[in-house]
Amino acid sequence: MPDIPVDQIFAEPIPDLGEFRFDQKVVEVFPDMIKRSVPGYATTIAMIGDLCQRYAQPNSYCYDLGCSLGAATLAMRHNIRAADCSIIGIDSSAAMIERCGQVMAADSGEVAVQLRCADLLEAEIERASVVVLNFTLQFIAEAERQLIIERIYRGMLPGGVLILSEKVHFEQPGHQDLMVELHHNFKRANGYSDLEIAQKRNALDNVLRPETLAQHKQRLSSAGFASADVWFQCFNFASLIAIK
Ligand code: GEK
Repeated sequence: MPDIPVDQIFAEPIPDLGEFRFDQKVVEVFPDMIKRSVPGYATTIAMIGDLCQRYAQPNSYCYDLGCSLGAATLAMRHNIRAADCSIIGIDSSAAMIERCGQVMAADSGEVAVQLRCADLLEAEIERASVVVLNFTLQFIAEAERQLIIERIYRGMLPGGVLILSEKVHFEQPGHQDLMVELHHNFKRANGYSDLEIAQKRNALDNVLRPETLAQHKQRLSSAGFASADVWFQCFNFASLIAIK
């Protein structure tokens, strides 16, 4: 296994921090960055594979929306057992999609994967049995989220599932502060310095906007999903499964 490049993007003071972007610099260190930053990431990826094995339907599509370098795409690819079922991965970052294409080409999985560089606001969803939004919706403007979830719902087959993983926010201030502290401890234990934690937090401030679990459940229910609830949570990172 080749060494994974270590994320040091925020290790030195950056005078003109600017907003976080999914550019080439991030692509280079992304597997390390997400593993050391998102508690439970490996579990969500493994379970996306399991859920895909269970819910992928014959003659349908499985979507990985905001696929980045395709970690969830690969988990789906190696677990789909349904006939004539293929995967569509979509991401708005050209740098991510280009590297994701290399990852897919180097992988031996037999399920077909199509990659598209597109904004989720313009993505067509059709005949979907599994749709994955693994830490993606949080980067989309709140005003657009309902539209996207409704479009996904309309493009899904009966019995299809949406797996929605998000950083979440808590109403109760004391609980919110505790979850943030536990998350920062997790990052420190994974080798990030206080400077790295603070600079990344500032860069993400206007870019990643968490909502409460109640807001997510309400949106899923008003879009029409028959059920929607949390299947995994670690601190302020949660994953929901919604069934059509
Ligand atoms: C994983 N799911 O490894 N349209 C399409 N893609 C977008 C948009 C948008 N409007 N906004 C952001 N993205 C992956 C991890 S990362 C999560 C997902 C994180 C893309 C963005 O380019 C990035 O690749 C991805 O959403 C979010 O399971 O870095 O915390």
